[in-house]
Amino acid sequence: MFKFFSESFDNFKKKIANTTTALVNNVVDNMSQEEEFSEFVLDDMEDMLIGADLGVNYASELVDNLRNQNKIKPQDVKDYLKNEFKKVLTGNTKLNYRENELNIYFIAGVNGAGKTTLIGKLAYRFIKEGKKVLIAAGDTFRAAAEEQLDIWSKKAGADIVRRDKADPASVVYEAIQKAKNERYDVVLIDTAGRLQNKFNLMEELSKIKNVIDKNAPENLRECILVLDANTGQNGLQQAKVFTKAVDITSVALTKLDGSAKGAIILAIAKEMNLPVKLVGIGEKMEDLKDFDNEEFLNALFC
Ligand SMILES: Nc1nc2c(ncn2[C@@H]2O[C@H](COP(=O)(O)OP(=O)(O)O)[C@@H](O)[C@H]2O)c(=O)[nH]1
Ligand SMILES: [Mg+2]
Repeated sequence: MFKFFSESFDNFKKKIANTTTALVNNVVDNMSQEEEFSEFVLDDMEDMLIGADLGVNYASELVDNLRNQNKIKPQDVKDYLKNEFKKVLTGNTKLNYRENELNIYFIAGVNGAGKTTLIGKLAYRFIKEGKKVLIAAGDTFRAAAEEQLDIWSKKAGADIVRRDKADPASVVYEAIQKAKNERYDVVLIDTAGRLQNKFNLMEELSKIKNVIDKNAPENLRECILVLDANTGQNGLQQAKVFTKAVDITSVALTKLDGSAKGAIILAIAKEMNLPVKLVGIGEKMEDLKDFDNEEFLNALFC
């Protein structure tokens, strides 16, 4: 229990303060004056939960449970929400990693979600742990993308495979061969977030995924979908589209700092059964956190 009251917990709590206000505190404050759950009060609650980006289905489900019952009172709504959220946040949130093996991470997501930044942060973290890290610059579509990745890799101290304007699948192939020959611990694959159209993008992502499946199937640890916390419910839509093209195994939620829409973590767990494993809480190299179900709930409700 005490570990939750550490400096990092306080910091995390601060970073998600807007989500806490939107998802918990506003609802609890609104209920504090009420004796019973009237239709009017329940409608208000539903609006607030939808506004916090919990999603219409999930919000109505939570409110419907409170109708026609008299065990739970408006003053109990905080405990009620916590218990309900606990039921949804049950997935394993630890990033898969195997010691003494090559670990490949495929990173996907729309433009601006924070893929390249995440790769920089992950590279930095693995290198601090003494791992040998290779970055594959698979976003050859945007001219500035590889340049940006180069800067991150230098900052983190990672190596990079970069072939300007080349076919991304061939860049990834080269990176996998290099990683195997030179005994790297980690390969981080950056990908494009926008091409001429969505179809082309999904085609390209599955092509890259095929290269991994053919050349290093036992080394693929995670296909991480990067979502910007501020996109809220739209993130759910993105998750559905990307999951069709590649088998997404987990989500990295970026820009949680300041966002009031962190409830998307719950919506994704509930609707997609996808665990959020990493959260970005700033633009700096250190601003990456392992997501922990219990810690998140404690930060929201304490
Ligand atoms: N505040 C904040 N900004 C972030 C975070 N992650 C990424 N960004 C910013 O989001 C913008 C887009 O990031 P980038 O990694 O280039 O996205 P990409 O297009 O998916 O590769 C950049 O300005 C980053 O600094 C985060 O966790 N918090
Ligand atoms: Mg990028």
